[in-house]
Amino acid sequence: MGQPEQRGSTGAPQAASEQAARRGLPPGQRLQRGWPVTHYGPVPKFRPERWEFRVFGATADGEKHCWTHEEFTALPYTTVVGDLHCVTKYSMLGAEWGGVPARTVLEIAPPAPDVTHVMVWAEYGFSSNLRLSDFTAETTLFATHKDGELLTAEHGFPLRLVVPHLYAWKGPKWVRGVEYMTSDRRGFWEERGYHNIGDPWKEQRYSYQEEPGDGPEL
Ligand SMILES: Nc1nc2c(c(=O)[nH]1)N[C@H]1C(S)=C(S)[C@@H](COP(=O)(O)O)O[C@H]1N2
Ligand SMILES: [Mo]
Repeated sequence: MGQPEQRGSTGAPQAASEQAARRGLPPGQRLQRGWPVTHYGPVPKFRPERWEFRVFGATADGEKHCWTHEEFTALPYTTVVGDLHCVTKYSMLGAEWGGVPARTVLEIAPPAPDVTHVMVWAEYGFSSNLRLSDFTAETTLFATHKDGELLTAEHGFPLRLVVPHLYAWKGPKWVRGVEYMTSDRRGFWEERGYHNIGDPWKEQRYSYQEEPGDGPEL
């Protein structure tokens, strides 16, 4: 499938996880040992011949851009160390994620100048909205690997988004594309009572906590 099953680690994961441990947990979170599986609905079956990654909406050239699985996984591979904070109150610290930076996607399929938000789309219509600034963060990554190993189906194989500085529902598993948007719109959980921004350090868990300007009218 165009890439090895295992990837050697390129960064310094141990130092980074120590750093995460020193920074500590966001308010109201507890440390989780192991890696539980959390999602709504069934685990999709990966069909490589039908899979494509699409960038659409307000692109700079007005065109839709598509990559096959082989093409997408051939894009430059990077690792980032980042935490996973589930809004149900457990956190996993210092994981090393490997994959394609969101910034790479923005470079190869640039957004129109008036794009302010993105909707990240996954299998079965799951979606999550992000501010462009969260999407362009250095540690926002379309991950294929965790700690050097290919993701399992339950954890989002073949591709999931990780946005370590936000609650983990902002990182769809089984991602299939990105929609560039010129105004904000709520994704799956954001429409169902979860906070539009979802910063765990500000404990932005639920939509009733939103302040004016945090999100579109409910
Ligand atoms: N497609 C999809 N992605 C999803 C979800 C989901 O319901 N569907 N749940 C999110 C939530 S709430 C969490 S905490 C993380 C959990 O990732 P994990 O199962 O790999 O730990 O996946 C996120 N990505
Ligand atoms: Mo979650």
